[in-house]
Amino acid sequence: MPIDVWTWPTPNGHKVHITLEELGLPYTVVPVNIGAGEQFRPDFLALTPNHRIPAIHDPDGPGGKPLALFESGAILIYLAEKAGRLIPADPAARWVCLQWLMFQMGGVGPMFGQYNHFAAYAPEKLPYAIERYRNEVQRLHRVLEKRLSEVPYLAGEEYSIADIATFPWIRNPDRRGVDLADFPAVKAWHDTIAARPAVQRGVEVLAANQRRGTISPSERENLFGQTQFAAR
Ligand SMILES: N[C@@H](CCC(=O)N[C@@H](CS)C(=O)NCC(=O)O)C(=O)O
Repeated sequence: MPIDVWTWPTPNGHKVHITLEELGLPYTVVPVNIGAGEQFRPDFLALTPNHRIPAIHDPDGPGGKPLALFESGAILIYLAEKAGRLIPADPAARWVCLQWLMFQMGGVGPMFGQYNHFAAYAPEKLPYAIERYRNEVQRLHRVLEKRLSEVPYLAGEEYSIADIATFPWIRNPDRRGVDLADFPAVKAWHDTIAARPAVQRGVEVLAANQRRGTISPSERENLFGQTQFAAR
């Protein structure tokens, strides 16, 4: 039975699409239009109290029982372990893979996201906030540059969920005020991953729905206004 993937075409959604494509696991896309407020629908909240995509429902989870999961990092580990691929089997390499996955989850995702918020969406342009997150984005690129000038992939020799989690945040560098020419090892890694057919299929999932242009008042309300912060 296919895995239901509740998702939208954002970096956190693309991680899951790419992983499923790489693993060849059957899945059904359930679009959750976060600009239209669909993340607050009761059927989605039943899967995740955090009202953020992505979330999955696997009818054939551990022990043959259904499993619902949110948080993209947990989903990637679950899928990789289910298929027995994209996470190193060697115990030491496995920990290194999880380390870089956590680096993405705790560093790259939140910091790049805050940069986007203050540079592109905040109604006032706050120089301190923009500068603070621009510095973090640059610093995190330097950490990745150091790692990827030593090994081909974040976990070491093997392509893994650590690369898949990070890649969607590195594509579209202009959105983060980054010139990849300043980070040649990151650029080479990016180009290798971008050339993978499964990655190309993954980033195409719901691509026609990608938000472009300025944010509308109702999108702003759903994502950053009272609707977002209402008690549920
Ligand atoms: N830590 C979460 C973050 C998920 C997240 O921030 N998702 C965003 C899209 S990339 C979202 O659903 N936003 C909807 C909202 O802010 O209401 C994960 O990795 O799954």
